[in-house]
Amino acid sequence: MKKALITGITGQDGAYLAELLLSKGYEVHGIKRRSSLINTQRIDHLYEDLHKGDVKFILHYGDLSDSTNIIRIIQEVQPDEIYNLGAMSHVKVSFDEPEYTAQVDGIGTLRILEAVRLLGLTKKTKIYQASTSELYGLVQEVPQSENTPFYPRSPYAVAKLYGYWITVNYREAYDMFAVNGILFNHESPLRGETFVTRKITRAVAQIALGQQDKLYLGNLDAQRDWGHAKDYVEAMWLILQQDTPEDYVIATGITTRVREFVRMAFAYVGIEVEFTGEGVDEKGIVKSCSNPAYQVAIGTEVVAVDPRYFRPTEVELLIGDPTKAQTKLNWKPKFDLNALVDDMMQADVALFSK
Ligand code: NDP
Ligand code: GDR
Repeated sequence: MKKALITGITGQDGAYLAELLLSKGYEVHGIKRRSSLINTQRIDHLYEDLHKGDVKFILHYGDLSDSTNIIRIIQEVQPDEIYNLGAMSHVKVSFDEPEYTAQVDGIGTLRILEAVRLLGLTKKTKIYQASTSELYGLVQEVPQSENTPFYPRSPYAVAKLYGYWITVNYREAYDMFAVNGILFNHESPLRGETFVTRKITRAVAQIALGQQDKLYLGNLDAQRDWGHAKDYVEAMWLILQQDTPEDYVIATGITTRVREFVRMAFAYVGIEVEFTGEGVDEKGIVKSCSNPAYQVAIGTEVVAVDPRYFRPTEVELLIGDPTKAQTKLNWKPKFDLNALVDDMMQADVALFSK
């Protein structure tokens, strides 16, 4: 039986990946941070009582900012595969916490690689590094592939750039199976509440149900290549099952503006929204409401821009080229954007209808 260790197991991707690996018969270990309130909601359904013995899902306290616990856990678990998903993953917040972000997202990656090397596990343990389309930053070319130059635009992306290159370096220097998945944005009902898609689906559900008046957003023009997290964790696993360690772009190849995602989310509840005005004065106004269950008056202003959500430097356009993943991994996403919006809206309408 293979053993996997997942950092960031309490996050969106950690939860879906743990589920996937358990379904494949792995023994799954995860690193969770100590917090004053329980933070395991996304993985509670996987919990097994350690007292029963023969458990396949085991959590360890730890933090990517502390190399001693990383070494201890890796020594204890002796994993066949490590998925380094732990990170301060919010781009806007990274401008407020740049040093911590560098510690965790950049040096945290080094701590994992170095622990595997020091413990003499370079031939046994494969390492997946959660790299990101944010590395592309300021547009150099589209669509963005494994060969597109990087130009990071946030402390988060700069930290991840270090994580990317130190992974490549350890692969080349020590002949390790250490690889980057350069994943474009992926979302789901488990997405953190302050990322734009989930912020939108939660707000739209609450506006439809009469629990909230308005949704405030930042840059409505930003374009993202959005996929479903369930499809993307499948790709992570496939990347580690290859004979040779290589880096892969994982994306849908289709880009959509934030404004359009808003429109699609409202359309799910039968509300047609049209946008008027420009820049900070742009507003989303209800044009029609075809669903009698949701009484939102025509002409109501349901979306407005709040410049507080703008970033000091923005990534305006991301479109990934998944050709390599499609041909070498035979990876194909099951969800398109419509199916993703439906899945998220269905979950949030159910959540707020309770
Ligand atoms: P989340 O923000 O949902 O999860 C991040 C995880 O990292 C959480 O489990 C969090 O723990 C943990 N974490 C945060 N800080 C530390 C720390 N100091 N030590 C240990 N663990 C820590 O992110 P996602 O699941 O969306 O993303 C997973 C990874 O993939 C991240 O590295 C992200 O940067 C990267 N990525 C994500 C993409 C996306 O679109 N989702 C695209 C490309 C890359 P806690 O629950 O306690 O906060
Ligand atoms: P991103 O995701 O920065 O791409 O990073 P996010 O959903 O935060 O932003 C996407 C785009 O939407 C614009 N935007 C807003 N964003 C947020 N969060 N809140 C708003 O109110 C808002 N209004 C407009 C943003 O400016 C941006 O252009 C995510 C994270 O998961 C990273 O960890 C990961 O590496 C990348 O995706 C790929």
